[in-house]
Amino acid sequence: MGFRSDFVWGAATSSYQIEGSENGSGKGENIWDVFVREPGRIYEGHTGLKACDHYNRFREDVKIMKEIGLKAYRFSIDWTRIIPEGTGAVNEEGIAFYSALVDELLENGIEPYVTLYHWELPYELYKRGGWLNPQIADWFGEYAKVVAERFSDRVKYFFTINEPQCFIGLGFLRADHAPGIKAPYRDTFEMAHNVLRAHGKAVQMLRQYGKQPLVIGYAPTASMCYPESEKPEDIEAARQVFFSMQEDDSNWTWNVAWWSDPVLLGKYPEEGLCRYEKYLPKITDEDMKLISEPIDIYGQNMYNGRCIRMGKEGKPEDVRRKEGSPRTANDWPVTPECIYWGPKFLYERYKKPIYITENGTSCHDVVSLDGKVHDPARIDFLARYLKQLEKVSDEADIRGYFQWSLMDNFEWTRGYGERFGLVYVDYESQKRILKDSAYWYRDVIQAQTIM
Ligand code: GCO
Repeated sequence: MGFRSDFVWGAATSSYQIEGSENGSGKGENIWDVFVREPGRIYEGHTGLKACDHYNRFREDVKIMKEIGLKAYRFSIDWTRIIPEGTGAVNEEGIAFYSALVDELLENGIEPYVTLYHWELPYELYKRGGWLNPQIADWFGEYAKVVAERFSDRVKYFFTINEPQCFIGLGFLRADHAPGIKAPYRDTFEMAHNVLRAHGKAVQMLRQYGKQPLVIGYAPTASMCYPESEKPEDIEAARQVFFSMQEDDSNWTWNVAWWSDPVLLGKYPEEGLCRYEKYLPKITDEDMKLISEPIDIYGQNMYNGRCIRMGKEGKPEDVRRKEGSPRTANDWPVTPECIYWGPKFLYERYKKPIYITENGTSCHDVVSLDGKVHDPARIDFLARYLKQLEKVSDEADIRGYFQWSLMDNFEWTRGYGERFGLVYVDYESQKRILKDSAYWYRDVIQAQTIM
């Protein structure tokens, strides 16, 4: 038992975080291109102008993927490289770039998994209301159609939207991600609804214009919940909290059910419908039909979770972490249990094959005097998480795992201050160095188990 024999061992990146936006002629501007220019927004004024210069170095990067033995690579397409203004004219140079990347991957036996939206909203569409404008479902559909027409002869696996919780929550509630606007709560619910409609429209277009039967998914995020013990009441407590809406209104996007129930169960959760009634847009049956357009696989980004137990009053409660519990370099708790319980609960509720579309850790990596990058903390993190994933593979349909990230990259507001990669990037020279964890992951992929 354990991992399936055809388990998909991969790594992930996203376009703005690695490509370098000053490269690619013909690209339009997206909200991140504009946002990073504002002083004070990004750590030390970093931008994605050069990033990992992947736009020019993708062949070298594919070679590295091959050296690691990756079976699959999850990357995203920047909407503004394909349709610079979001709708209308197609940019052939952008198409040529992704096309060459796909060919290079396939020639090296690496399966491409394409994400349509990892936060690069075209600035021209933002000016027309962006996610607030209901027409965005059609704009996104038009983009999905072009992607299907141009790439689906070779690309079979697609994810529509990455982490809607983040780009609505961080972009429009906390306002520290692009476009950096604090919107009224009412607007954020309208945006969220349009995000889900856009997802549904993209699924339809990919199916309609796909050149082969496609495998289509969605890639939300969440903080997982796991029980303090295996007692049935603790498990029930963790399950309840996991699918409930606990945050304040000012942070409402951090939950699973509001974003996944509509897509997979065809309805918004009752709890949210009651609690947020005053903020909700008009939701029609037709919308729900579009949103729940059937998908094939469920992608889940997963980094950490909360430990929950059933309290004395029969109410779930958070369990305080022990003093000195491990944390990542960017201060996230290390909680390997989350990648056992999260997929288990998700599979129970949604009954879809699951891919872990992101998981990994930021470490304080340095190039040592011996010229190598020793990252035992990342190896330990990945080993602990993968052991839990291996365990849940006996109980749920787990198809694959994409480590975040193939290489160090632009970590949004933290700029280049965080290193999540299996591969170290020296941003000055653009030299890449495989970290110890890359070699460790190569051995795991070969053995198909964790030593
Ligand atoms: C995402 C993530 C990534 C981050 C990673 C580490 O939306 O998929 O935010 O882009 O780089 O999660 O924080």
